[in-house]
Amino acid sequence: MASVFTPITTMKHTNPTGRRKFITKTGLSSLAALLGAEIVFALPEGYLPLVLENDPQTLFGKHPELIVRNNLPWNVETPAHLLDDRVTPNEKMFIRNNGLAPEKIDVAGWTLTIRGEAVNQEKTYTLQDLKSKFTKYQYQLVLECGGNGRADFFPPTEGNQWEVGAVSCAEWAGVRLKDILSDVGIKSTAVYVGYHAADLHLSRDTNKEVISRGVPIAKALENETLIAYEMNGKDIPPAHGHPLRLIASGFPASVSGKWLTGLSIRDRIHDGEKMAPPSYALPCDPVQPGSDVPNENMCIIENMPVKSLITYPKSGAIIKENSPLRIRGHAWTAEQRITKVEYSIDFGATWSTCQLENAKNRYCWQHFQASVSFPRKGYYEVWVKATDDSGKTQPMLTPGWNPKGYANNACHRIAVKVS
Ligand SMILES: Nc1nc2c(c(=O)[nH]1)N[C@H]1C(S)=C(S)[C@@H](COP(=O)(O)O)O[C@H]1N2
Ligand SMILES: [Mo]
Repeated sequence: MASVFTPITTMKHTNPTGRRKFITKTGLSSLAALLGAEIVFALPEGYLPLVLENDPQTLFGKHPELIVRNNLPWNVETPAHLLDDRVTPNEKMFIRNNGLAPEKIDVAGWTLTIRGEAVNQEKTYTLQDLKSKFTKYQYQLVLECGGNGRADFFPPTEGNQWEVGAVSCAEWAGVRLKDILSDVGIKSTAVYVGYHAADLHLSRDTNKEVISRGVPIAKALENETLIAYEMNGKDIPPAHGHPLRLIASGFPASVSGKWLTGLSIRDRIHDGEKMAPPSYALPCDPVQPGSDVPNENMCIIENMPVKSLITYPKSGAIIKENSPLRIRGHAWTAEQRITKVEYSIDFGATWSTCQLENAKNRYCWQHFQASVSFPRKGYYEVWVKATDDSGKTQPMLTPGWNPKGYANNACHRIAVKVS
């Protein structure tokens, strides 16, 4: 690939945005000199100099090309071409916080308490208990925000305007939730598992939970539902839930509670913060775009739809005539597996098959690639579409408008010029 061009800005999916300038360590100390005070991480309540707020690189060690969607709370997106790794590294993993991450983590004193109407008796585990008393399992698991793709809904919906990069697929290791549940002993009345976490509400009111969602019991009992204490072979990074996190892939990532301190085994649908519609819910029956939908007509999102992403090349590639372009990316589903990935260079008029690899495990994304030949010089869009074993596939247009802008699984596309 010789060079790149800038795809037109109306192509939201492929528009490179968020080129931000990040301040360096030197920048920090000269800022400190400017303010006449030493800048420490524990900044005064409710006040952060803007330059610091806009620096997830310093705070979380993120790649400088990640896009800050919001800084209070932190919401940071990964551009598609930075999701090219088979296993997403920490520096390229999106962040979605609803509140303030816990400031001090006491690893030695950290506990997980299991309680609720449907538990035989309350039980508390230390981190050491979890690591020593249970078998450790490791899976590579997709985490996709329910609002990924929100930026494409019209009329626009409120919330972080995620394009396509609120998704990751890291290796998670820890205890199976089902092993913990069988150790604790749950009643036959158990229908839901809710989580409780240590992050702080934006109001700094310690009586308010930031988010307390969860999963139906059948999801909780799946092999791949983990109480994780490791990510990519190391302690979970601070932004992603250190030291303990629930991981239930296939559902919106909001069910995968970070900084996990407790679980409630419920005899009803969990009623924690952001569990009830309109949060993480879709109209039960399709609605006209822009409609007001009463909460009682909304259904909680469970499985996320089938989806795929082109991670190479970056949109805007310029290639030479008569030289095929190798594209690659990943596809994922909440069903058993992706069975087919296709590409089109004629806006969906015709499709060709990509080579598709098997998944490492269920809920891991599957890699695809293809060698794409272009008939003549000019401008092209390469579109990709995945199909899963249930026969579900992706629409080319943004599907099913909904009031909160969830579950957009429209095909991803990149712009290419052949010269
Ligand atoms: N405790 C806690 N867990 C949380 C959240 C949060 O704000 N607090 N955000 C949820 C949402 S909406 C998403 S999309 C994922 C994001 O995970 P990540 O930040 O590790 O990428 O975490 C989920 N778990
Ligand atoms: Mo999310």
